[in-house]
Amino acid sequence: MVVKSAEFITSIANAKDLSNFDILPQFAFVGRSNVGKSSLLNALVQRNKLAKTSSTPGRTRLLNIFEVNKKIHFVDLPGYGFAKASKSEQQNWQHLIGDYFENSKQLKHVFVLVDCRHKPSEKDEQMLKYLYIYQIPFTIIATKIDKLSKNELRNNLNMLASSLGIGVANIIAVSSSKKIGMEKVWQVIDEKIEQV
Ligand SMILES: Nc1nc2c(ncn2[C@@H]2O[C@H](COP(=O)(O)OP(=O)(O)OP(=O)(O)O)[C@@H](O)[C@H]2O)c(=O)[nH]1
Ligand SMILES: [Mg+2]
Repeated sequence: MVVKSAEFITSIANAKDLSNFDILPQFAFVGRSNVGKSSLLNALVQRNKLAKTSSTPGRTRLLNIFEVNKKIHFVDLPGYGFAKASKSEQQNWQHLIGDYFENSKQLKHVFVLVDCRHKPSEKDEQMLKYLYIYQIPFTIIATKIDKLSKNELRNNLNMLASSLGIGVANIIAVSSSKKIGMEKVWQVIDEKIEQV
């Protein structure tokens, strides 16, 4: 898809408001806080400041919806595993995400982001279990690959694949800052839209 327009639509804090925006095919980005969800979204639409990014984990606290080409919605989900989050914040997070996965009729695909430098966390594994249970199709994206050498990256991708129990060919490796791997993510999105 050639991006012609990309705009912020709304931020959602309450799951009950989600149904108002359940109108276009949706692609959601999940992963632990600071993994690079908002940066990836910006890189995909080639707009540096569309989704707010920050080196402070926990920047995205709400579910943010962006519209691309008036055709699809990107959903930037708040990150999990944010160390400083209070119990009630964590509960709000679970509630919002849970309601979203259970009720969204337009959610076509979830991109699960993991940092290419780290082993997937327990929370990542929980997220995958969740997606299996709700039968939501997903793709794993390894982020920040500019931080590793080629050899390190190859090793780490193999490590990620085996700990997640998937084939290494099923992981898309990206760098949002160097704009690597964007066309592979778009390919997944384009294929999904064709099926709509
Ligand atoms: N080197 C490098 N840094 C990146 C890349 N992607 C993101 N970052 C940095 O990682 C930090 C977090 O990025 P965000 O996109 O805000 O992460 P997020 O997953 O949206 O974080 P939350 O909103 O807190 O859940 C920022 O300082 C980014 O500049 C990348 O591809 N390469
Ligand atoms: Mg974010």
